[in-house]
Amino acid sequence: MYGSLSRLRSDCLETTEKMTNQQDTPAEDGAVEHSGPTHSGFVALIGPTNAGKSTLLNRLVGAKVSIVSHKVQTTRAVVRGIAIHNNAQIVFMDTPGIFKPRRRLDRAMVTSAWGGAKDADLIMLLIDSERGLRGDAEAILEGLKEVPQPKILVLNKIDRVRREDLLALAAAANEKIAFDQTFMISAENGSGCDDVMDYLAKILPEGPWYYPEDQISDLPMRQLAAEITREKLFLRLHQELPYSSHVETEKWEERKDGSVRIEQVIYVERESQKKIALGKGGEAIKSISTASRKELSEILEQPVHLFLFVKVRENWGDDPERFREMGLDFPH
Ligand SMILES: Nc1nc2c(ncn2[C@@H]2O[C@H](COP(=O)(O)OP(=O)(O)OP(=O)(O)O)[C@@H](O)[C@H]2O)c(=O)[nH]1
Ligand SMILES: [Mg+2]
Repeated sequence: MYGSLSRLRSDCLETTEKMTNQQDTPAEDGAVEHSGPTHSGFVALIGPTNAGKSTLLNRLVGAKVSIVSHKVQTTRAVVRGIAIHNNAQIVFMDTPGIFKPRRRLDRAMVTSAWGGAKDADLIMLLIDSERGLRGDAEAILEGLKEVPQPKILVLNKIDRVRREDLLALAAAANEKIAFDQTFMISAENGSGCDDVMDYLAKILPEGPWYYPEDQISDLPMRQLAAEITREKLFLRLHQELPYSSHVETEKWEERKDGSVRIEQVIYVERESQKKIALGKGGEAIKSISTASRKELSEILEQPVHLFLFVKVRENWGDDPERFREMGLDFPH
């Protein structure tokens, strides 16, 4: 019905064409023929919250598949983004940031992140170079010692720090764990990202691709649509509200005129939070809805009618069904 996101309908078309020119021979029917054996594998993006994991995932896939915000704890469950580089299909697993969990949802998020690491062929530890090893990074390095897969270190946000500080940070992290490689990048402006892709394409094992060539994510459209609205909520609302809310797509109706009607519910925990989510005269919900609708029409390439409802569900943070919807195991 709503297939997974496809590469060719995204803005990644340009990248795909570029790769076609450089590496592959286009067959007569326009399909891409690859010379030499194919490589494939799963790479887990692990790191403290706000390190830029989702920004990097989107950059490497060449389209938006995971939401991004300046706030901590944006990503809640593992999101797979699929990239093709040279002869390799690289399946990136964006994971929730790892931090000291307090609520039940926190525990589920952190468990999901470490679960992502277990499923991977290679672990990519992403560190915000400006923050360095302060806070959760230290504990993650400790935890990674127990993980047997090969690991690479990626220092992100190099646009914010001096080169000397970067070298010191790389040395300090490599003292704790011997990483196979260290990269210095900016996920935001793309600097250094090609080197990471070249390395991964080479190092991942030979084998058939896991997904069809044009697929860029395994997230169903309904779920991505809910995530886009949650992103706008994170960007627009302050304090605790984003963390106390959850978005679900309830209805998806394709119309004869080529447009789509989408109904979504924003769950909050208290009546007072509902008031904040709506804003004075409905101003907050209107601006969240406008921003989400605009982005959804771009992704779907069709007009979108978006209807948002805010519902109070006191204990959604303790409801196993909500966790299932998010793709998380319910911790007891
Ligand atoms: N200056 C700069 N900012 C960046 C860079 N990469 C990411 N950011 C910003 O860092 C913030 C966090 O980015 P996210 O991609 O949401 O981080 P994350 O690691 O996925 O965070 P969680 O999902 O909460 O664990 C956003 O405001 C990004 O715009 C970078 O290379 N340079
Ligand atoms: Mg994220």
